[in-house]
Amino acid sequence: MFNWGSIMCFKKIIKNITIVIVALLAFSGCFQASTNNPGDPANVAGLALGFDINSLNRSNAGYTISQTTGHVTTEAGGTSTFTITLTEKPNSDVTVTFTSSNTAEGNISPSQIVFTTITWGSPQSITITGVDDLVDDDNKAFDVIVTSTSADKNYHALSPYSITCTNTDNDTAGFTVNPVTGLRTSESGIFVDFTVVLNSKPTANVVIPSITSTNTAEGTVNLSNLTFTSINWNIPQSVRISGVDDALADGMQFYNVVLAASTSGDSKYSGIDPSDVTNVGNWDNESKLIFRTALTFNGNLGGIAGADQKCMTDANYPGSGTYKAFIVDGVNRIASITPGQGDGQVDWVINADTSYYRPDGFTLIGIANSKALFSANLTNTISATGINFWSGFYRPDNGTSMTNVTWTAGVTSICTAWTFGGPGGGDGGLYGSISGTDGRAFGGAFGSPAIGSSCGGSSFSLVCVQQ
Ligand SMILES: [Ca+2]
Ligand SMILES: [Ca+2]
Ligand SMILES: [Ca+2]
Ligand SMILES: [Ca+2]
Repeated sequence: MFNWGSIMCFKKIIKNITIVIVALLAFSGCFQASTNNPGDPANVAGLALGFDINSLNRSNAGYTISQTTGHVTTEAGGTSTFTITLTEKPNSDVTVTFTSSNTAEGNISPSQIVFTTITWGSPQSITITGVDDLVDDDNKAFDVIVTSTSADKNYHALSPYSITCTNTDNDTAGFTVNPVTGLRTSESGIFVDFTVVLNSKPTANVVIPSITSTNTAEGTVNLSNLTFTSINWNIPQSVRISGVDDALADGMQFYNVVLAASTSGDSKYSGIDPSDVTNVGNWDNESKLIFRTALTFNGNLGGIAGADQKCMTDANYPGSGTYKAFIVDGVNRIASITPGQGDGQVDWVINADTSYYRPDGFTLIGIANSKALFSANLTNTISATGINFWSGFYRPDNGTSMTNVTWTAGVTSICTAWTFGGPGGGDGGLYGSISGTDGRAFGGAFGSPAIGSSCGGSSFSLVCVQQ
């Protein structure tokens, strides 16, 4: 009798025998496992459980991949490549798909290729490209997942294979404070701004909890804290520093603006201390400046008016304000008629009870007395560098005390009221010592009383005083 049950049993026996043979062949190494195809039946120790009998005619279906680990890409766009072929000829087209396990870190191109029965052995190049973000998120590992589809059962749905890759971060949490030094405010209302911005996108709000001036008697800030979010983190926020007025002739005073360490739920930002804004200077508005001209001149200054004009056009002119020449002729400009008294002043350039500073605004030259004269030695020389300057102040003796300066004009030693520049000696011109802090700083700088320098032969600077 024809027994269907016997036939089915016979087929079952054949199949099981076949499986056992295949298993023995596999374990004995007769089937060469594809390194890159963990899904290859011959690679699977438990192949007897999941074996597809249709693959018996071929056992090495898989991929040959040039580099399966250690790929490195960068957020700056750095790429890595590998090549791929099939391990053996398919009997139908094989579509291989490449998927990034994290498209926020890496992309793969092309994402899909088709191997044909002709091209299966030709290496195809695949490029992994790092994806940029704006977060300090460290280097991130991700995988390129390789999957397949094919009408060839050996190649259809091979077990997904992972190629390992790391995307290198290019972000660093931090603050940019700009500028961080050298800002100037003034007692007359000049204010300045600095800005703060984050260097990378935070994952939580970032707060600078405290912004303070180290000397609120000279400068104050308009904001006491700043908050940055994941939305506005890259938009600079401005903080305004305003100078504070006082009634002191105190010259430029310096202070800092201190930004406290940040607080944030983003561990990359928590505790980062932004740069402070240092060396902020507040210009005084009780004090005045004095500068030395860059140009030098002979005794013909064009008179007092000409000398004043030279101050206003000199390269060392500070850029604002009216300056007049620190020089006398006994007629158009008089500092004193009676020695040391400051009487009868005409168009005099010094103010009473005022501090005079170098153009830097904080190097004190000296403080004028109530007669608008200097009666004590200078604190600092008028200029750090340079040569002597025409002045016209008469000094009757060799005394070096400031009291030896009469502040009267040396009428016969002022180069004919500063209109004579030679040739010849003229009547000579009195001059001050740029390197002096005693009486020689102002008149008859060297040697015997009232000795002037040749009006035609000497080239001296002018000293110019802010009005
Ligand atoms: Ca980045
Ligand atoms: Ca990043
Ligand atoms: Ca002041
Ligand atoms: Ca002040």
